[in-house]
Amino acid sequence: MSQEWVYENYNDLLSFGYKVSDRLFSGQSEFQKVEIYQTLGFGKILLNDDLVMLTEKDEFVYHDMITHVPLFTHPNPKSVLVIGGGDGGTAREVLRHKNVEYCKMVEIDKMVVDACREFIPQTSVALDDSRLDLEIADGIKYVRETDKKYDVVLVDSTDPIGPAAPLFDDEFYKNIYKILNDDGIVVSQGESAFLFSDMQKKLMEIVNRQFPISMIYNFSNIAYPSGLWSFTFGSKKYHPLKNFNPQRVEDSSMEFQY
Ligand code: AG3
Repeated sequence: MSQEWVYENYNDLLSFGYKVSDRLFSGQSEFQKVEIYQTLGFGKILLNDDLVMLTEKDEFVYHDMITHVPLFTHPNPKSVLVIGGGDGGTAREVLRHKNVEYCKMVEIDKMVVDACREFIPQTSVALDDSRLDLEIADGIKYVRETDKKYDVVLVDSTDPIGPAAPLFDDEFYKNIYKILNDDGIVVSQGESAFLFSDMQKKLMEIVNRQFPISMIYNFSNIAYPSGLWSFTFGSKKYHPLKNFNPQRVEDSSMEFQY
């Protein structure tokens, strides 16, 4: 492949392009189109249904923020559930926490996991960790049926079009509430206030209906539409500012890029 541009289109009004040198993987799963490209400026990039899921250059922003905010708000998270996150980046960050004894990951699309294992070791590196229990299954069904309880649930999904659409739903969050311990926290990929405020608002309202403490936190990166993106935070007990203990971060000796 000679050098070409690969674009993500936003609402068909705007697009963001990557100069690429190679298409490393392309497949159509039962759920979506999965592609991995080698870019000139952003390392490798993963796209699902033409939406950029990650770039090697800035994935640290999203993965730091989805993981460490809830895992340091909760005083002692031992069990964590990741819904989605097939690239492995969220699990990688969760497993850096020494107090986490068990991390369950439920990803619907095996093709994403396999392609990332082969081509994006930067994020898939922790998928064979002994504390990780990876299951290829439907997260909606899992939260409805499991008897396990979790301290933290992380919903690492794509946009609510295609396979992730049912994740933006009251029923799903009722079930998450049910499988969280009494001091549990959920954090979900929360869309962009600039370009997708309707989806952001919808998700915030859903989380707000289920959880006594609910809020949005923003971050900026390069790859997601408009560069301003968010997570939705729902908690039964702990408040991310009032109950945050900076000493725990200090004591962990962990380092963060964002
Ligand atoms: N999850 C996808 C974030 C949303 C991206 N949306 C977009 N490009 N339109 C990221 C997966 C990383 N583990």
